[in-house]
Amino acid sequence: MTSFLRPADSGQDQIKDQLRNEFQGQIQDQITASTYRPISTHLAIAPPVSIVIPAMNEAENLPFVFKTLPQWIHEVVLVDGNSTDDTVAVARELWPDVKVIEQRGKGKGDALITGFEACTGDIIVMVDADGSADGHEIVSYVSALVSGADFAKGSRFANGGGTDDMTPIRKLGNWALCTVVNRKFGARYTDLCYGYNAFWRHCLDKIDLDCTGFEVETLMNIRVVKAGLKVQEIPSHEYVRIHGASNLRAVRDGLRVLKVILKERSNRRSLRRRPRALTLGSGTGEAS
Ligand SMILES: Nc1nc2c(ncn2[C@@H]2O[C@H](COP(=O)(O)OP(=O)(O)O)[C@@H](O)[C@H]2O)c(=O)[nH]1
Ligand SMILES: [Mg+2]
Repeated sequence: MTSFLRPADSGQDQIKDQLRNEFQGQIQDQITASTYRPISTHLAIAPPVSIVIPAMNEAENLPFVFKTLPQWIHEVVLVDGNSTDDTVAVARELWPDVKVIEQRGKGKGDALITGFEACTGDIIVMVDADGSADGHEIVSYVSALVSGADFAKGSRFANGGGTDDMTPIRKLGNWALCTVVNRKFGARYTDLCYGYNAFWRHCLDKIDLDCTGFEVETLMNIRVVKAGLKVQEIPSHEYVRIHGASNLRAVRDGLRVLKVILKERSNRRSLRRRPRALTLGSGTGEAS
């Protein structure tokens, strides 16, 4: 009976609801589109990603490097090591928005530290300029970070990784130094001296980098463990440098890496020897 008394449905409420839903849907689409960028068929991310490229006389290699960089990145910071070739001009031609920084001092470590300071993204990815790193792998690094890792550490020796660029002596040295770091700092790394890594910017506050040369990656790998950050290894393939020769000298730079390991180890010991009252009061305690 009550249905008999109900006023006839004009359909206006339904139309209003439909319009409201459509409008809300459009707004939501706009918010999502401006906040999240698709980086693969399965993943969209919100944090801006900066790429740091240390480059010293790499003009001939840069076309190969930039060709593999994804379009969704927020910025590219190229740190020029006083190149005497056309590195800077070529970078500007290939990536018009590239931020070029002239490094203050010398060495790859100095270049990276300078580059990190100039980054405005929440995620920072380090990519060599010699054509040995494939930019398509950036998705794997960024995926690990947005899934919970603090530091995504490339590894040529993890399952799925590889290298076409390392000489047997470099492989041996890297393995020996990596074993020492694992034993001394409780890490479980499969690679130590590799330049392809990514991390959340906040990690920089915890690792406070202070070095100049090729030992920079080792220092980062040790300090992230000491700081208790979540480190995830990403299998990566290192291709051969396309043009030119490596700036690394196996013995000289191997010794520099060893020196850093020993220094970090003795810093750890001196922290442990500090009077208990002091460490308790600091609120930080020993990191590792
Ligand atoms: N800005 C700058 N880049 C450097 C310096 N030394 C090396 N690089 C860059 O660091 C990356 C790795 O260097 P590379 O010579 O290929 O060493 P390897 O990969 O260890 O054999 C390359 O992109 C180099 O151009 C430097 O002193 N300054
Ligand atoms: Mg190289």
